[in-house]
Amino acid sequence: MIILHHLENSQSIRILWLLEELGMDYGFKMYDRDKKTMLAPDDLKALSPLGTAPVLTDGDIVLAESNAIIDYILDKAGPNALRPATSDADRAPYLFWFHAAQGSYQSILTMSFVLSNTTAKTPFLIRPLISKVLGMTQNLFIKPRLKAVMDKMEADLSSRDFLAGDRFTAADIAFGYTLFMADMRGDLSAAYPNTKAYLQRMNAREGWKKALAKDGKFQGIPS
Ligand SMILES: N[C@@H](CCC(=O)N[C@@H](CS)C(=O)NCC(=O)O)C(=O)O
Repeated sequence: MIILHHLENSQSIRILWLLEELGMDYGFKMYDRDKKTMLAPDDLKALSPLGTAPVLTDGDIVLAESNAIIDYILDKAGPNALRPATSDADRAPYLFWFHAAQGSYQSILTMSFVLSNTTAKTPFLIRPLISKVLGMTQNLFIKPRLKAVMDKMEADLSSRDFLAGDRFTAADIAFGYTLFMADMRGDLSAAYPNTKAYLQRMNAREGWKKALAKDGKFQGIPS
């Protein structure tokens, strides 16, 4: 049986969401973050090839990386509506949004989060200098890239209900967590009404509610 090794307040909530949407049988092991470092605990780090969550085990197979795990689970589930077939008109937008979630948004959002934390934790005397340099990085590199993705999403959602088309897919799961984070950080301004409405549709999904209930303490990334 597949077992999800799930870290509290983490990207691993995507996998829980996927499993609940599919109604699959799965094992579940919850891990708490280290209270001091907020990193994954040693037993999860020992299991994961990357030292990060999520991790999926299936017999001898140990798999990390959210999107790899999503594809692995979808392969196991067989043909289903969550991954448009190659002949489906929704396939290309599906591939774009599924990969943009990790390739172009989550990684840069995490970098932004780390830079903000670095500034906040810098010794007082050099903080103005560090803040200026890291602020430049945010303005020149991070913000324009995040904005480009958000602008594209806002435009796409003006003509469809979900990222790949009018039906919910795994691209919405891959991006959903990331978007909830962006929203919690206040990154989704009034300039994104279609995206805000989309988030409400996602929040209302039974699969998401079941995932939250199973997790029991999801609050977003700790700062
Ligand atoms: N790209 C990876 C990112 C994994 C990742 O950074 N996970 C974070 C949780 S959001 C983690 O395990 N943090 C704890 C740690 O690094 O010890 C994925 O999607 O699986």
